[in-house]
Amino acid sequence: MILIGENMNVMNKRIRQAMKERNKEVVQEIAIREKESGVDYLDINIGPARKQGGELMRWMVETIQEVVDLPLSLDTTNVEAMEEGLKAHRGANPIINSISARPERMGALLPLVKKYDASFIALLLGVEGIPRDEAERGALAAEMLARFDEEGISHDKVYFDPIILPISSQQNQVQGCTRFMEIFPELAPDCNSTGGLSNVSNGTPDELRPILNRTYLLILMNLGLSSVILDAFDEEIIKIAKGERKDLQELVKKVMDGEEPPSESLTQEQRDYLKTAKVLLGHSLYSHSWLKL
Ligand code: THG
Repeated sequence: MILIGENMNVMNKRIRQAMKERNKEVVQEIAIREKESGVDYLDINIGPARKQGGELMRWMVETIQEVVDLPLSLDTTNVEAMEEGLKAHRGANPIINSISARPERMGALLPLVKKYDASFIALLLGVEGIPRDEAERGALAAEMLARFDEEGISHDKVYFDPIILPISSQQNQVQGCTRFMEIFPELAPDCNSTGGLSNVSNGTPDELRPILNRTYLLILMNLGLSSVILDAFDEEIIKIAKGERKDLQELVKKVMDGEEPPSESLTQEQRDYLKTAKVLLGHSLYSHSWLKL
């Protein structure tokens, strides 16, 4: 499992401020803490960055690689900023986050994959927006893969992202994403898969987000997910991603297989993971009080 830390993100107020002020200390402190958590990549999300995006991405890459020797995942929709980041990036295997199926995005970004020998996240987002279910995700993935083959891009450079959506508002889309991951190994056997795990808990009360993120990771790991964008500052989710909670993984596997161990035989922690897995798998309905039911 390849771990990509999500924490260097413009949505975070402190980081947004630091990016704006070009405050090296704050950016470097967060990068170092993320690396110390044990992740393999740092995702550098500067957002759309319409103004001075190129200069900002270059500054971020240089500032971070001054103190941390990890490869970076460059997360922006600004093509110029993407190229500036790739130019500044030291070491092999930067990740372009991301390239959607929209013709203009593929047209602009696939040449950068070749020019900089980059890996990239193939985002399952088409001209009609986010696919509605696993079938639409599958069709889009097949279409994209055909295009990558035409371009002679090697499959190990490709990280398919099915787009993880919030359980609090789109419970059936979480199932669509899960079911896509079930068929993914047949669809694109030698490609990687990834996803923005914290999306699943967007809109959920803060204290309940970690268990949703962790449980959804356990589900996706059981289906062979090969990489994940996650909260590097959640120590427990790092343990799970590194395969150090095989006990929970097996418990969640049972729920996926339609077995339900008797509640009396479980610890409180196991009960919480079991309830959360049932919600994520659509066996029970989501509400903010799912753990209390
Ligand atoms: N796929 C790909 N890239 C992605 C995503 C994806 N990049 C962005 C995002 N989704 C993954 N990264 C995050 C980062 C932060 C949060 C969610 C996903 C998040 N942060 C909290 C919030 O906004 O409330 C806390 C912010 C803070 O720290 O203050 O939820 O799906 N390819």
